[in-house]
Amino acid sequence: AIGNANGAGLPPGENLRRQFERDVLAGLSTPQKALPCKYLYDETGSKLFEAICDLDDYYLTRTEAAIFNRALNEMASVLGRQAVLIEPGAGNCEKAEPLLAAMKNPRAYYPLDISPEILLEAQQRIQQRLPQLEIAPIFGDFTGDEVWGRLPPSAARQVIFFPGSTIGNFSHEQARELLIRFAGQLNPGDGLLLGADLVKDSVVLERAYHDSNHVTEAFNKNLLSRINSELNGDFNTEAFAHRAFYHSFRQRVEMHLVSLVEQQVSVAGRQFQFAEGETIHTENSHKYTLPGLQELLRETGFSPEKYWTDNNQHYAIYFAQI
Ligand code: AVI
Repeated sequence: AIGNANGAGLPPGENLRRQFERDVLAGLSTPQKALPCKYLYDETGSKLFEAICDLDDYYLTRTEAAIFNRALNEMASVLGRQAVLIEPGAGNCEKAEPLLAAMKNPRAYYPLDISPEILLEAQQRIQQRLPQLEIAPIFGDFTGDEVWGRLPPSAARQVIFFPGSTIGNFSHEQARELLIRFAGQLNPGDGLLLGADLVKDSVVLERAYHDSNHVTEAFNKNLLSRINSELNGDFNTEAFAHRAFYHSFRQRVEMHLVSLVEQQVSVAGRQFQFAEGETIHTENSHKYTLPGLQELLRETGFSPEKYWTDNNQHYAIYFAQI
């Protein structure tokens, strides 16, 4: 059992449930109701997110994949063919696999993720393809300190691999903190390979987050179902609508759940009032410009070296050194 100040000696699952409860109760108590987007990813939410990645409307995944496919060998040589690859939030490790193969002789791969099942399955798959590679999965939340302390020390060049535009789901302040945390893990000469979605036409952006197949709607609403089943909630998912819009001043897509009627909802024994039209803010997905990305990298101690993008400049992958 992992103890903490709020639940010493409790099983890790119970600690996570209590944290979820604290965050939901606090998030529903603020004037603009808001829930942390990390809670979108329970088992159902993770499957729905995988389905989103396959949608025509959601251009991010295929655009990033095309950039990787085209530039894989070049990236591998920029990274150094014997580097250690560290991937926070690795999930099924699908993006790292071709990169590791292209690196020819990578020293090691350390995927970090909260879900052991998915990581262990991915480890087996990659190990079969690359039998010589040392793979050490590390389980935990990469936004906390603890998990980083468990990374094996390495004399080889280390590269943190952070694709998927996950950086966009952090506020600018949190993104800076995260990159500073990454920088603290690295030594001079080490690198960061970062994927980020770029600012573009709002029609393209809004279609990606309000897809015609309604998968993103199901992904967003699943958060309410999760609260119902894990925190004894009574949300009527039919009484909420999915809303996603691009906020051009803040350069981000915001995802909300809109209450369609005036209603009261109970969660973990507490009552919450909703006016008709009131929203729960469930996610931000920040979009960057190329100069904005460079600035973020510089401010956090990195020197941007090279980037790859698609012909439409919809998406960028940056390599930066410390
Ligand atoms: C995981 N993340 C980069 C996705 C994004 O595009 O911000 C999450 C997502 N939300 C709705 N659709 C996809």
